Amino acid sequence: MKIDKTQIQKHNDKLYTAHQRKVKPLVNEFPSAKKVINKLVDFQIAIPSWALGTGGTRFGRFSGGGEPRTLEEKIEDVGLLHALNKSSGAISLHIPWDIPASNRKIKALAAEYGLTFDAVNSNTFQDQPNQKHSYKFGSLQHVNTKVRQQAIDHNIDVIKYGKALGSNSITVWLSDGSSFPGQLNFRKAFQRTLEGLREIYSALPPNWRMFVEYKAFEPNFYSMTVGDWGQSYLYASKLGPKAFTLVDLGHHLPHANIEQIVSLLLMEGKLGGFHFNDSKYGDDDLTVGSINPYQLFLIFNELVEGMDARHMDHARDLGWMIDASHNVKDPLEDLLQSVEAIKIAYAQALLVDRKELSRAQEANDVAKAQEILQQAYRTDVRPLVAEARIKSGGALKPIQLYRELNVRKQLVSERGIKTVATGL
Ligand code: PSV
Ligand code: MN
Repeated sequence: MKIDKTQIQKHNDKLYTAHQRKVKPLVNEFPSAKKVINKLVDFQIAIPSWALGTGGTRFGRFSGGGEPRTLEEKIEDVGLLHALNKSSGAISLHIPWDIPASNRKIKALAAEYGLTFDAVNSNTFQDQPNQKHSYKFGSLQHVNTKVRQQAIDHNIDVIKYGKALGSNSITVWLSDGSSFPGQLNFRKAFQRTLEGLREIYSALPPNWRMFVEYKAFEPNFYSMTVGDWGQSYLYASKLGPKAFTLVDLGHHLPHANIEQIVSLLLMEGKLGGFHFNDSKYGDDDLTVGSINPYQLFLIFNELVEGMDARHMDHARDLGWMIDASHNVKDPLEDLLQSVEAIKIAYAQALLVDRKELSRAQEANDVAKAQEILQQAYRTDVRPLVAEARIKSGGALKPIQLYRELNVRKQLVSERGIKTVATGL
């Protein structure tokens, strides 16, 4: 299914007058509003190929209908999102869940929907059918060289797929670690992992980046070999200038100050990108901004400040991606909500009066500093985000139009009610 321009135009025409009434006061109040709109137009957030189906927990999975059965259908789904919001112009593939049968054909199909390929992801956390050696006790950290070599070879293979599709980064997330004290020699596990990462790093094409993703716990519950930003930073620093830390918002221990982590990684030039989601307890993979939108704003506040300090291009210099799971919602509606939440937080961060904030900080004026941040956070920037969307050819209210067009119903009739997406 494809949504065409006339359907979007008709929807926008119907809502345009009411929208104008909301956007005008913001443009009058904030001298930077037009710049903010242009930045929002540029800002794209990649969609992971594994988030288009229904997720689940170890207790069960309650599939919705019309899930994409193939990579082609996943691309079609991201195409639908992108047609509606014009902010989801890239897809991130997990290998081997989503191996293209033909790189050339998949690349051409994605281009039809205006999509490019974001970071490719390797998988050494599951055993695949016909795999020679098991990852039960880890992959790059494994005591057996053969297992380590198998994991290295897989990552190099993933880079090859990515190269063929025009991607320029690989995200390595390792589930390596231990579940019981005494199981692992931490130093040896680190050194073996570093050695493996070095081999993968040396296979990177010249313009590529490697993102080292950390996670505090799960599936290992005593130690993780890339367990926090300190360890990821250590690997990235030892590997070299093409290696960076990737921050997945759900991968911290409760109450971690993620915005401070982000600020310092940026300062060191070692922040590579993001996996956005939200959580209340652990790696809950909930819709971005659904639990703690203020934290998301504070993260973007540090991002904007830190990227500007390094003269970085907001849209292109970091990897922006969602990594979430949808157990009780339509995945496409959920992803539209996540992208919207990210853009809202970004727009609010762009409105922070940086000069005033810096003055308040230097004067130890704590109350003023808080006022400045909350002034931006409490501004309803949704009309600016919608204005950027209209400017890019997207829908004023993506979820409303998605429902009016009965997209899910049509996907169910095309694909069936009992389809299961490849992946998790
Ligand atoms: C692990 O929890 C993770 O965040 C990594 O990014 C994986 O690639 C992804 O989720 C899917 O399991
Ligand atoms: Mn992740």
